[in-house]
Amino acid sequence: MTSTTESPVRLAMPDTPGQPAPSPELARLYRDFESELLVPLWTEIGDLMPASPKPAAAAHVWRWARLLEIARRSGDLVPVGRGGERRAIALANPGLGGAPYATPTLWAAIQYLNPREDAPVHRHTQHAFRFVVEGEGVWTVVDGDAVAMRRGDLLLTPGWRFHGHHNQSDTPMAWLDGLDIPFVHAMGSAFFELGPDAVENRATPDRSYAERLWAYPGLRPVSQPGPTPSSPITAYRWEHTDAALSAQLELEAEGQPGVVAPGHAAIRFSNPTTGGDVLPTVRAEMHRLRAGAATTVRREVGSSVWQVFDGAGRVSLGDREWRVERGDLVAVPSWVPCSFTADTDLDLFRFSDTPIFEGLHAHRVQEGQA
Ligand code: 1HN
Repeated sequence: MTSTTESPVRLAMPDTPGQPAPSPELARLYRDFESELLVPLWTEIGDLMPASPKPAAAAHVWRWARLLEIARRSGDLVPVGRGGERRAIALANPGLGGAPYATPTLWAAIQYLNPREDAPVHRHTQHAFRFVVEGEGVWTVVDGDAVAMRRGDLLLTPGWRFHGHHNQSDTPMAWLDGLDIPFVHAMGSAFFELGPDAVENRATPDRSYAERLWAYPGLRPVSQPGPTPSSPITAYRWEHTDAALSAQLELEAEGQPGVVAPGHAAIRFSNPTTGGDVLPTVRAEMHRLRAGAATTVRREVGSSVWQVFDGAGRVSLGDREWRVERGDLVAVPSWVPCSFTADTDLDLFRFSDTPIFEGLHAHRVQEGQA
């Protein structure tokens, strides 16, 4: 059957050794490939089967100061409400054709709420988290549980939980949103549903229900069955993260093991019901480098986004280097060698799609100079 619409398949006849010389028959064969929506492997194999990953995404750095300034202007000009749902401004990786994707699997955005403003309630199958680099005053309400958001906290919104946000303060607040939107979009697995029009819980508790039930180290409530695919802990508080990182560096100073590398402490946020990652598709970590220290050079399958939480330093990605400071965001594509050097004490938040690749037994890491 010949299609009436124009075929998206466009083939150039290869002019390479081992291929037949051009002829009218060969040209007709290639036009038939196009019209029947067929692509022969011999025209594609170089792109489909690279010897090692050749990501379309590029290494890139976005400046927090600039994002915040643009988010503020959006706050002045653009309302938040039904339809748009969120005043979230996504990082668009320069290698991904203008899509709102920080990497091929990860969405990263700055979200901004004005004083006394609400972001309406909805739910979706995409998994989400918030990370707060500065400010407070917003509560995110996850299935009715109000969760305070403050500097340094990691807040989880696992897939299919109703969630809305309300700013109960007299100051605006901005934070980082991370979601697996590009992955879910590519897989065709997205579902979305609106919730009640009003945020149902305007309570402003210091600690959420979920934290009171779950957030004690090594202790789980006997009443709760498990394991659950996402962590039941809604908020990982900065005081705990900070203390865990400080303790690793203190141990190092005492000559005891615990740091990942000299001057480099790191923790992974974990699901207490499994010991695994906080979300099925997203890994989250916090790293602390002493001034003058550097991470080892590392490349791995899958992509990540880093945000400088505190301090200043440099990030090296392949053959490029950028200076980075508080709030700056870094996209690291698959298999690009990455290292950070601390010019001051440097705290770094990192999230990645590693659980996807580990789940598929497709994760590879190479440590040290490539
Ligand atoms: C969403 O629900 C949030 O809940 C943030 O804050 C960003 C981007 C696309 C779709 C839903 C949020 C989002 C989003």
